[in-house]
Amino acid sequence: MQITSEQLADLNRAEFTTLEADYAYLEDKLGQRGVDAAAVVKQLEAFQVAIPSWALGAGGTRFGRFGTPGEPATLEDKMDDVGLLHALTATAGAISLHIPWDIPQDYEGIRQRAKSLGLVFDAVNSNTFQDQAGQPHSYRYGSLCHSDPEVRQQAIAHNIEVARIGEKLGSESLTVWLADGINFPGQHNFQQALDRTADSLSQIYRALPESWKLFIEYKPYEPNFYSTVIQDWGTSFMLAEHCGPRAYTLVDLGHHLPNTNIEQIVATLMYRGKLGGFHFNDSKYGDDDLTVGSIKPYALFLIFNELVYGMRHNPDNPYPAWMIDASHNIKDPLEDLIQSLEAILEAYAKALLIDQPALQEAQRAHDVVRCQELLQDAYRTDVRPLVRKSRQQAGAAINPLGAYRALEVRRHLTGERGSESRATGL
Ligand SMILES: [Mn+2]
Repeated sequence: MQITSEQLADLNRAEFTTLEADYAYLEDKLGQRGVDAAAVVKQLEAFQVAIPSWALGAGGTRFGRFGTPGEPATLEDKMDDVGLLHALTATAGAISLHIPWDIPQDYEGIRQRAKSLGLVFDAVNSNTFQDQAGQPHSYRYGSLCHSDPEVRQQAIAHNIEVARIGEKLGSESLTVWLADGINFPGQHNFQQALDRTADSLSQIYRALPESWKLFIEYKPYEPNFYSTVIQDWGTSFMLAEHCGPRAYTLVDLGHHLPNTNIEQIVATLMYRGKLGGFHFNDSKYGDDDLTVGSIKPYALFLIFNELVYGMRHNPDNPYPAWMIDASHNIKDPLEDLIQSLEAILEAYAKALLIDQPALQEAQRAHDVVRCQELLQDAYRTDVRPLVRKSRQQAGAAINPLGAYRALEVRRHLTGERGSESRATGL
């Protein structure tokens, strides 16, 4: 299924009058506060978030998986789904591939397809958290940290192979998330496991193409419950420093213990120019991978405040690679992703509305109440007209979720692919 610009224009006609009235009101209100609404809309239009190839089917838990009819079973179908999202939102202009789940068979065909859908290939992701069929060595006791050099070599070679695949598609970064860790005290030696991991990552880093970045993701627990080798941002940062200037830390919102101050981690990493990538999701307890903004939207706003500050003040920090890393257990994955994209743009828009000079002044004056008011003033603003305006200007749907339902996208996909079609992934 493809969504045409005529279909979107038709649907937008019904939304246009309301949008114009809402936008004019907000533009006027923001103007009184010295904010240029059109400039904010332009920044929203430019913001692109990668969709991972594993997020287009229903995820599952260790207790079961409830599929969604018409899931994309092939890489081509997954790309088409991201293309649909991009047509509806104009915010999903990139896809992030997971190897070996999505190894292209026909590179030229895949590149052409991406081009026709307006997509680029973002970071490629390796997988040493599962054993693959025919693989000589098992990752049961770890991969890059493993005590057996042959297992480490196999995992290193896999990561280098993933980069070679990404290179053929135009990707420019490799994300490494390691499940390596232990379930019980004493199961391995912390220092030796870390030392082996540092060495393995360095070997991968040195084998990457000249212009490539290496993103090192961290996570406190799961699948191992006593200890993860790269458990926190500090460990990731240390390993990135060890690798070299093109190695960076990747922050995944769900990879923190409850109540961690993630916005401060973002600020600290950007201060040192080391925030390379960012994975959006939301959670209540652990790595729940829920819809962005569904649980803690204020925290997301505070994080965006630091991201905006860092993008303005830390020229040494590369522009972060944005990706949604969520799992959809009961919602239609595409509807869930539309909701996530909406939440991301809303949080970004609100962060752009913060009166930064006034905030700095209130901070200097130690006016604590005023500091809070300035943040919450921005947060309480209904920015949806700005987000809608950016979509309308970009030729997307003013109301993407409404359009998705009006066009009966899932019914069409189910008709094309069948109700039993299943995506690869967890
Ligand atoms: Mn992640």
